[in-house]
Amino acid sequence: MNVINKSKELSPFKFEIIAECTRTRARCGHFSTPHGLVYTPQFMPVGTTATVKGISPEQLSATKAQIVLANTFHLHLQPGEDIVARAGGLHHFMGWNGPILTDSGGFQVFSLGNINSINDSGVIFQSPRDGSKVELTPEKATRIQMALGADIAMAFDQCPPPSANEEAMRLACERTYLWLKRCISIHDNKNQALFGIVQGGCFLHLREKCVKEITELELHGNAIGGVSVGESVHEIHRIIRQVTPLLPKQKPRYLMGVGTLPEMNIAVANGIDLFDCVLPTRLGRHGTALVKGDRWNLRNARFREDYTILEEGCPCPACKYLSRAYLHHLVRSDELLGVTLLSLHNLTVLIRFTTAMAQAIRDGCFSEDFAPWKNDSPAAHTW
Ligand code: PRF
Ligand code: ZN
Repeated sequence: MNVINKSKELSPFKFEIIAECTRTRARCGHFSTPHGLVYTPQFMPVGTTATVKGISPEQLSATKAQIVLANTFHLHLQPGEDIVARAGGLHHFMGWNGPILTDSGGFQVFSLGNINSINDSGVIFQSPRDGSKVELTPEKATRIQMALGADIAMAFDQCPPPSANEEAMRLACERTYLWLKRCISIHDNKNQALFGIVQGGCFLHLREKCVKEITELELHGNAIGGVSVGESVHEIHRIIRQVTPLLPKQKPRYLMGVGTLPEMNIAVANGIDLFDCVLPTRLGRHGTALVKGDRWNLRNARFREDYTILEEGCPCPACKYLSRAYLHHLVRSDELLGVTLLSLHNLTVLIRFTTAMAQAIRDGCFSEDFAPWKNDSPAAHTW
């Protein structure tokens, strides 16, 4: 018997494509993890510090969320991975028994940390918590993620700002590849998948090179990083269209930090399977609801005496029986419940949207202008 194939068979991670769109590159399927299946395309709520802000695990289940994202950077600083490990791992610690993905900290260091030094060895930065010096290296980020025990770990990458010139971007790509190989060399948890991350900014030839290098390493899945970090919407679309089809078809593809409806639509049409974004919960904290592709600020006086349901047909707790006038009142009174209800609504919208795309792919009515809430949409039955 072939031992290598045998161990592959026993891997808890398997990506199966169930249906493919005939007009676009979209596909739907599922990815198996030790904590259950993730149906794709799928939106993953962000639970940075082992909590989706303002939402309990029970409430999160009610949004139909299948997988939650947490952050190596934040959990290392507080409470520390040892505390989480002694609690029995992240699933036990946060009371979420479904799949979890941890981001490596690569992105957060560059966006939140006050960086002291960065070189091939890793990054030294000042903690935004207490100003102390902290070092993250690919080895350390991988060890922390193994201690946290998520189902999917991300490679430690360097994500330069879009203003970086070609040479700086090339060096970041080289470093990201070097770091990826070091992540792989110490990652030894068979119950945790490791995904690689493609960088390269707006430079297609760097993205192409990055894809080639990562693909050869045969990881469980591949991610596109360095998108939606300040570049124009036009550039975001171009990168999605050009880079996604280059990634191996038979592995899950994850577009990091993207979660607006039009971008998810284009990304799925080009073959992306997974998304995460702080947008739905951040908008919720600012009193904004996603409704039929628009953003409504519930603070607005037009809702003061609007006793209708926020969005008819939405299965979230806010839309079950509460009026826009009540939500307006909660937001105006700075009540915590307003944040919770709007965050639940927004998460429900994004998860419903990815689920509706999957259904439309199966039904043969998916397109690049997918708007199932419109009555005349061929995919209206999926909403
Ligand atoms: N790298 C990592 N996490 C990320 C990003 C990245 O480039 C992004 C960029 N959109 C979001 N989250 N590790
Ligand atoms: Zn709702």
